[in-house]
Amino acid sequence: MAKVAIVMGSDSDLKKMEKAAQLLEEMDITYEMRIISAHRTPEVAKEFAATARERGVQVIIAGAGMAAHLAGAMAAHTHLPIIGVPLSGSPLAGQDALLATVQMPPGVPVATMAIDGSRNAAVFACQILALQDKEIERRLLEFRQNMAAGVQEKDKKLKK
Ligand code: RP5
Repeated sequence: MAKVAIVMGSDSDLKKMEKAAQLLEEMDITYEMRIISAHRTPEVAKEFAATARERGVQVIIAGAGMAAHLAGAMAAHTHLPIIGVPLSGSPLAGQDALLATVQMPPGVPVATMAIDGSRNAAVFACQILALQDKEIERRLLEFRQNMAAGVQEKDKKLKK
């Protein structure tokens, strides 16, 4: 059963959104990945979000570019936490997707990451899951320790 759902508006988003999947694999967290468009397949988007909770999904990561309404459409149809990833690639370099994703009306939030920040979306999903799952919390703390060790290692090399 997938704990996290990763959805994206198009197959052209895949390369950017794969970073979220990679992080979840590193953390050994089950996920499902779908291409669903808020504009091109709105009924699928609605059904997917509305049934996610009963399928066992706990967090949805939604990435889209241009007039990026996918994360907002997910949020409209479920009370699960939605993490939005605005994607670059448009003539406006993702600024359009950033504003479309982040500017949600009061009461229907989308936790919006940086442009192309899909890896952070997965880290944030882990942080949510870790609140209720000791093993995920352990892996998350280990992940952070490794990250800190990596920086210290670079610092050491620089000092030499
Ligand atoms: C958005 O439009 C997608 O998320 C994608 O970033 C962008 C372009 O989609 P394609 O025309 O490449 O399918 O809905």
